[in-house]
Amino acid sequence: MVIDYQERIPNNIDLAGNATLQRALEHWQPRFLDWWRDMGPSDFLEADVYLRTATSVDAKGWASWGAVKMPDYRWGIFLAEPEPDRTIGFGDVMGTPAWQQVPGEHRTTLRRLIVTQGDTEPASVEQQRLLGHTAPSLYDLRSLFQVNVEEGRHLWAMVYLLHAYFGRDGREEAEALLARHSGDADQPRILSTFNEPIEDWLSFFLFTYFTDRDGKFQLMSLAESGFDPLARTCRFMLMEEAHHMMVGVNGVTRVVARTLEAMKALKTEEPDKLRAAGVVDLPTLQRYLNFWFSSSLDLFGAEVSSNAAAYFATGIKGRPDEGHYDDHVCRDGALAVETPEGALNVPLRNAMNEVTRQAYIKDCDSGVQRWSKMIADAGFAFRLALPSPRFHRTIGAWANRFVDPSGKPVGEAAWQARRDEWLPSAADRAFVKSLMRPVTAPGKVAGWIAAPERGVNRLPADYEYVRLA
Ligand code: BYC
Repeated sequence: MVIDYQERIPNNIDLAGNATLQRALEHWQPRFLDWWRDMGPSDFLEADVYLRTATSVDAKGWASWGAVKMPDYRWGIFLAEPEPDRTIGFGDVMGTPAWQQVPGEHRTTLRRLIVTQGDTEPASVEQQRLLGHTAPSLYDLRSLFQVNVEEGRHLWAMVYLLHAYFGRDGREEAEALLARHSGDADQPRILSTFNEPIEDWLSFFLFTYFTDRDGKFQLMSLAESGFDPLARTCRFMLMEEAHHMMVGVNGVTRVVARTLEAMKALKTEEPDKLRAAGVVDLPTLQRYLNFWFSSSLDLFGAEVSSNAAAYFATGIKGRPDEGHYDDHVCRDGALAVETPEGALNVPLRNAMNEVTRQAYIKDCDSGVQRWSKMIADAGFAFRLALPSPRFHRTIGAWANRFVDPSGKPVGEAAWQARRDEWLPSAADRAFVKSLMRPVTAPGKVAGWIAAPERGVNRLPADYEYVRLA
């Protein structure tokens, strides 16, 4: 179904046919716009940004491109097409019809999951709000704003579900999504990673590589949900999520490419010499990678989780690509999970967070391997690698344990003494920040990152992707 852009809130859900819901959402809309002005990208409200807007929800031809001022972006409500007679694909309810309304017994759980998902979307926009001032190119500035407007739309997606299916408490939760703020001492965002500051573009690229990839896996799990409106919403969101991860992959690849260029020119791997040449040395990149990877691992929850078991058993949340597994019931079976106290044989349903985390780690590793291959091909010995999943955790069995990046427990004193070898130090952050000077001439790129290989939507790389007001 084509999205109706004549409406105040573009949608493919026939909002005009539901006056109560339309009124409720039109009431929330100005609050969202106020939030965007106060907490969204700082200072670029008047800039013309070359943005992609969804025009239909099928896999082909769903994007229209053009210069838009961000506050005029057409945020709306888009669900993937319904699958006729869809049944639930896992758990004790496998094979029964998907729910078109919220079952009373799952109301609290579904609301909490939708709120948790919704909370991450505006959180990430808040985390990134100052980055526009230091973009390494207009191309990158456009990418940032594309990600930001789409995260804004993902918030709309969850707010729609809250308004349409959860009555008054859903409306209250939708208000609260605009009241919590990333890093706020009194009203922080719900999940840990979304309260971490993103103050430089290296962090932005690693966040979009690692944390948006958690988004992909969580959305894929929710796309399997027995609650059909949630499943359809997430299926459409996944199309946008893919672009966010691309921004991360390309961003880090360009950082590695530029650093290798300097390493070859100067014939050195020495961090100090490379820093003096104005590029990010690879050990610093590794420390940033360690930080964002370990933080993103926390987003999958504990290894042993009765919540996860209940979500799976009751058909609320499946595994990413549930169709690829043989056993969709998982009443038997166990997963061996390593804890500081030794190996645990965890019943499979209780280990669903870990099953998903392991699939995520594999997905993360592929890009890291490619970056290491770039380094090897350039003739240097350094290798980037994912740290052990035990390292630097704040959630689950390994939370607050003093473990080195290889996964070996080292004791608190040794850990503290070596912390700055493993995670970005204050000096690393200051150095990376010192590189962050805006480049705003079309086609020009900051010295710490290689130029993009191609432009956007077949436009040249030197196109004026953002016309600054
Ligand atoms: N920080 O049984 P457990 C994205 C809480 S990213 C703080 O292990 P469960 C995006 C947990 O909530 C994807 N608290 O947890 C990316 C629970 O609290 P309650 C976001 C945490 O329920 C980039 C308690 O600990 N979507 O879209 O199995 C840019 C017990 O834990 C954390 C979702 O997360 C943490 N890291 O699983 C923009 C999907 N981890 O309920 C967007 C919805 C756990 O006892 N969320 N806790 O008070 C979920 O499916 C689940 O809530 C979780 C946790 C996977 C997060």
